[in-house]
Amino acid sequence: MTTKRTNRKSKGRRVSHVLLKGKGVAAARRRATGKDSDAINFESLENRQLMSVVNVTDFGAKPNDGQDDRSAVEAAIAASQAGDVIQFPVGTLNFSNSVTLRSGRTYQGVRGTTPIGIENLPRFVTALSRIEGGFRLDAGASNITIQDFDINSPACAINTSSSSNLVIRRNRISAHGDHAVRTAGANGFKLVDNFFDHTTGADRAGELWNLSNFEVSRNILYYVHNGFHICDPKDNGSCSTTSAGS
Ligand SMILES: [Ca+2]
Repeated sequence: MTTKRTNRKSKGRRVSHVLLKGKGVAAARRRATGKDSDAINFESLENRQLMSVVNVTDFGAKPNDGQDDRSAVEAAIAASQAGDVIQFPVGTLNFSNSVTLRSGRTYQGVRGTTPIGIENLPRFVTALSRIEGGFRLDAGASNITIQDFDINSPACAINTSSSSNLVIRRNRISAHGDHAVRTAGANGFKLVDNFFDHTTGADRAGELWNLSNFEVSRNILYYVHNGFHICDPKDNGSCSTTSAGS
């Protein structure tokens, strides 16, 4: 196992704990702020965090071997902190059950360069990080972005409820046996630029209840059983969808 976290973050955090002592403190504060005051709030430095990239492969996830990667990915997530990017590799990872995502993180696949060509429709660029399985969010999860994956789930691909600030974009999503994306009571929800492909075994591509402050747009639905079921929407929503087959 290699280094789990980048040095960039640890250096940043060490800097945040520098202490100023002695007669030079007042002068240092005057230089930093232009004010002659002891009321400077240095605590803000303690709270500053720099973004790090945490690679799931550093925790044992191995693409294209057909073996379960769920525990390795969850270990990577557990080792990360709010503000981090959880990076997935090129290739296929297998989840024996849904992986639970923690708040405040971006879950990032590798974006390809090949457009999926469907005549006269917006082009979707391939995602090179394939997931055989699904993601789930606990109730109350917040500030999560899921992007650039090719998700192929036997059940629900992304399962969440009462989340806030959830962004799902640029993913290719197939589900077979449940709704592809399911949420209820989400506030601040973006489902944009995704390609729902052959969710013929799923009840609906999107089962979306009680959304507030949401955008569901520029998604392509290609050979799905049903499209988006947007039920009892609340405030400030916008929707548009492109279908290409049924
Ligand atoms: Ca594997």
